[in-house]
Amino acid sequence: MPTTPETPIGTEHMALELASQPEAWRRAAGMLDEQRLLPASGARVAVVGCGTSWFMAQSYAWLRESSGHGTTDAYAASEALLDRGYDAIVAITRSGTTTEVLEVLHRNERRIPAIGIVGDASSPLVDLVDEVIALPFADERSVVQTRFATTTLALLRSSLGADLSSAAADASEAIDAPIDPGLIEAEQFSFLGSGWTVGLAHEAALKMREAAQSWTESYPAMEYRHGPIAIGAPGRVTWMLGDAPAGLRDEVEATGARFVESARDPMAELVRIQKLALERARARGLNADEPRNLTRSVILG
Ligand code: F1P
Repeated sequence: MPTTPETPIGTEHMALELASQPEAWRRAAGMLDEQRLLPASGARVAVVGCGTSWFMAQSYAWLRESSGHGTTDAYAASEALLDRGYDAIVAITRSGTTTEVLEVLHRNERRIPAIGIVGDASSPLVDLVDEVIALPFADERSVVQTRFATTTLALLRSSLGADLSSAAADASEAIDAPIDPGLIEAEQFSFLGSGWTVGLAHEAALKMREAAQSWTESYPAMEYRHGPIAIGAPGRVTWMLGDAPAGLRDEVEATGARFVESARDPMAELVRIQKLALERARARGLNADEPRNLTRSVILG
């Protein structure tokens, strides 16, 4: 794969978008006016999305509620239960056209104030919400999401008071760091998270499935001990995003599987996994920009 200064880690859309994340995160962290559009502290919030956007909703929900800003529930848009006294809906969608997200907002009929975080500000979503946070600079040409998802989470983390500068620096390092060939060859991956990183673990697993047709699973770290560890074996990988529970490394290594963790910000660790997904796709002769059976936006007939 040729590399050029404009395409530091490859020529696919996914490569370009993946590599632009540190700058996009810094930009989102500076969008203070937009962050003020998000529900006020104390509001009961439902966050909805599909696929990658749902996983970002999970991370935000955990961070918002655990930092004392009020009840925050994340829903796959198709499963949302909105009659639970919510004060606000936050809808996350890169395309702004995903059927289940539009349907849940239609059903809401503007009863509950809704805020949309969207990549395409000319999409149908904007007519169904009361406020729009548009991130056109994080929109993507690749079907497989990288930049929009993490930039949305960067904006949301920043709105809760996080300083994203070290996360952005970690992401730059993760983009430049070479990938261990053993990870490109591994047979299976189980991604684990805890608290806000459970959503990131699910996203890491989805990325590897979408881009590289890889066999992946994902769990809350403590749940991994309750059955999924049976999959651990030589040639397979268990990968923790964030801090691992005491003893987990030893338990995983006893199975013969490889245990991976790092001191990077977990969002930057996700960037490393995105890069791994890209390299595994290339190693298998796949075009990461053309994932099997998937389109940029899932629009149901
Ligand atoms: C949601 C989604 C993505 C998936 C693919 C199809 O899109 O399911 O998570 O990777 O791109 O669409 P959106 O609602 O965020 O546009």
